[in-house]
Amino acid sequence: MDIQFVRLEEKLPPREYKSDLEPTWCPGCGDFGVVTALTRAFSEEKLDPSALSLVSGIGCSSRLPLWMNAFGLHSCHGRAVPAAVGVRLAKPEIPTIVTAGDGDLFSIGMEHFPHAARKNFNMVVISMDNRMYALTKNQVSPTSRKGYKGSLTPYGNIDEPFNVLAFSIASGATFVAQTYAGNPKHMTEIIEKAIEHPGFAFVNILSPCPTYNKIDTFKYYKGRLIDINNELGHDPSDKEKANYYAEHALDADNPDAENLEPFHGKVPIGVFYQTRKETFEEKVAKLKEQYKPENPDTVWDEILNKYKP
Ligand SMILES: Cc1ncc(C[n+]2csc(CCOP(=O)(O)OP(=O)(O)O)c2C)c(N)n1
Ligand code: SF4
Repeated sequence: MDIQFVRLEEKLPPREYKSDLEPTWCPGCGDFGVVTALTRAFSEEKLDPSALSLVSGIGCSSRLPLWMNAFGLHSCHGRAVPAAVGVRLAKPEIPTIVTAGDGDLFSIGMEHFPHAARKNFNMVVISMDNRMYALTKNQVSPTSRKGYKGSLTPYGNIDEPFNVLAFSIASGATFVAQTYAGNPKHMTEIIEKAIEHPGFAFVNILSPCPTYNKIDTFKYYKGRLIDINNELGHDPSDKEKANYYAEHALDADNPDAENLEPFHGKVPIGVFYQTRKETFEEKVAKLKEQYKPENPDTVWDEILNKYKP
């Protein structure tokens, strides 16, 4: 049972998806590119700004809904995904896009992500991954590389980075991709695919923070990316290969990366995994079709009565 999103008859120009507010991000922040790609993807997908919801947490990246012309929910740190779940349940016909930071999604908000993924809510979750906490002035996040010197780790991060792509596939996400804020064309294509995908779509966007992170910069990524679909011919329906590629997604951090299969020092971008499974919203719609009590209140009374002393 396909639940169709509200769509316009004609495309709107991308600028129509921007609000009147000027972003307060630092000049050169990778997150500007994400706004550009989102507005282009929304235009291509003929989404209606009055039937579109953007949900974020707290962080530099989480300010994104403020700069957009759509419904926006700038929620609490780590709570973007459960807030988006609420939107999904209330309005399944309205596309729901989560835009948050790597810290927000995979540190304080971590417990929400795998459950929304395994339940296959039809939403797009975008991590704007600058590999640290920017808003609070440069602490390590779960995706920070080992050795990263943040404001509270002057001797370097002693932890290994968390592999968000492998984790997403293991959690049950039905669409898993990585793209790069410095490549608007690729980013737009990936976001469009994620919107078109019925189910939980995770997109990790490598989005440099030029103010604090002097390692994972635009210069670092230049010439270091490899497109797994177009250059390596990866078919996202091949789960075994998707897991293999995801497992090696962070190899470029390794000083010996050039000698490591399969990426030889490059950072992979593209769609790693995609499969079609019934979404949570479809399962709920089916239940509602199956069970139509004449008086829903009596059903609740029966359930509640069981717990009366
Ligand atoms: C409950 C709670 N804990 C901590 C904070 C402080 N805080 C605000 S943003 C943030 C981290 C931001 O990092 P990230 O989510 O990666 O986004 P970025 O700023 O890098 O885009 C933290 C720890 C908060 N606002 N609320
Ligand atoms: S501190 Fe970094 S992430 Fe935050 S707005 Fe500035 S460049 Fe962007």
